[in-house]
Amino acid sequence: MLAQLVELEKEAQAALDAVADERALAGWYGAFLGRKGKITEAVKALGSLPREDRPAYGQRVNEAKRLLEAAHEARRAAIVQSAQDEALLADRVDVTLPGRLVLPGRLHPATRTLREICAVFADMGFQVYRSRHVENDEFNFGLLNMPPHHPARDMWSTFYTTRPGVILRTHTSPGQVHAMREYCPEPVRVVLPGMCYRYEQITARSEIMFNQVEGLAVGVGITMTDLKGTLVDFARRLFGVERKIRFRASYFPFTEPSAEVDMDCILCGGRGCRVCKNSGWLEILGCGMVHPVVLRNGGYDPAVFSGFAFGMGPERIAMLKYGIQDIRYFWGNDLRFLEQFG
Ligand code: FA5
Repeated sequence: MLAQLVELEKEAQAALDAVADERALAGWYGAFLGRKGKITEAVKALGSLPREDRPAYGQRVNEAKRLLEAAHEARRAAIVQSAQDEALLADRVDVTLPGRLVLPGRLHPATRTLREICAVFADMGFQVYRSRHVENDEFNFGLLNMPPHHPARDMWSTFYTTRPGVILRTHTSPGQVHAMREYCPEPVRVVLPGMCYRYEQITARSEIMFNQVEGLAVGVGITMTDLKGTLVDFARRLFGVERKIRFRASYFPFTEPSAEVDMDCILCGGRGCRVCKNSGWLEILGCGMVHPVVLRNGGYDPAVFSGFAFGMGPERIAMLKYGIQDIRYFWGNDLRFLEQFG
C-alpha cells in the first residue's frame, strides 16, 4: 500500500509539473485532490487497512496530501504570475517616449471677429438677440417696408426653399421686427449676430453665406447723431483712433435717411486694390434711422419713438483687421489659413 502511495505521489507531482495554465491546473486538482481524486481516494482507503498498518499509512497519506496541496498552491501562483508577465510584456509602454502633442482648438476668425464686435457693443449697453436663419417672406421683406413686387427686393438675391414663402434670410434685419415685438413698449438696444445667405456671384469680397451683425436702438428722442456717434466710436474701438471712416448717403427701404459706412482700405493703405475695387474704401455696413413703417410693424408709435439700425459684415471687417485678401478663405477649410488666428 505504501509503495502504491509513493508511486501515486510521484505521478501527481509529475502531472503537476506538466500543467501550463489555470484550466489544466483545475483538471489536475479534480484528478488528484478533488472529491473523487486519486489522493482523496487514497485517504479514504485508510479505513479498509488492518488496524496495525493504519498509523504509518495515515501519516504518510496525510503528509502526501498536504505536500500536494502546497505544491498546487505554488503552481497556481506561478501560473498567475507568468500570465501577468506575458500581459505586461504584450502591452508594454515605453514611459520614456515623449507624449503626443494635443493640439488645442481655436476659434474661427469669423467667430472671433463676431465676438469682438459684440463685446464692443456690449460695452455700449447692447444686448445680444438671436434670431432665426430660416425666415418667411413677410419678415425678410414685407414688414421691412418691402411689399411684394417692391423693386428694392432686388437688392437681396434670395435663396428660396421648396415651401412657398419660406426663405433663407438674406440679412439680419428681419430680427429687428422680432426684437421690437418682443420688447415693445420698452426701449430696445440689441445687436443681432448670425449667418445670412445670398444667391450671389462669389468673388474676393462677396460670399453666398456670410455673417452680419445687426444693431437696433429704439427709444424716445434717438437721433441720427446717436447713430453716427455709436458707429464712429465702434470703428475706433475696433480698429484704433487713426482709422478713417466715411458716411455715404444710401437707400434702404427700412431706414430713412439711410447711409453706408466705408473705412479706408487697410490692405492697400487707400491706394486701391481688388478688394476695395480700386476705390481705397471698403464698405463695412449699412445703416439709417428706422423707418416709421417698420417702427409701427414692431409695435411702436413713430410719433413718440424713433430709432437707428445698422447691419455690418464681420468677414469684411476681419479682412480689414487682419489684411485678408480674399473672403473665400473663410469657408475654404484650409488649415494653413485658419491656423494663423490663435
Ligand atoms: C443689408 O443687408 C442691410 N440689412 C443693412 C442694414 C441694416 C441697413 C439696418 C440699414 C439698417 P447690405 O446688403 O449692404 O445691407 O449688407 C450689409 C453688410 O453685409 C455689407 O456692408 C457687407 O459688409 C456685408 N455683406 C453684404 N453682402 C455680402 C456678401 N455677399 N459677402 C460678404 N459680406 C457681405
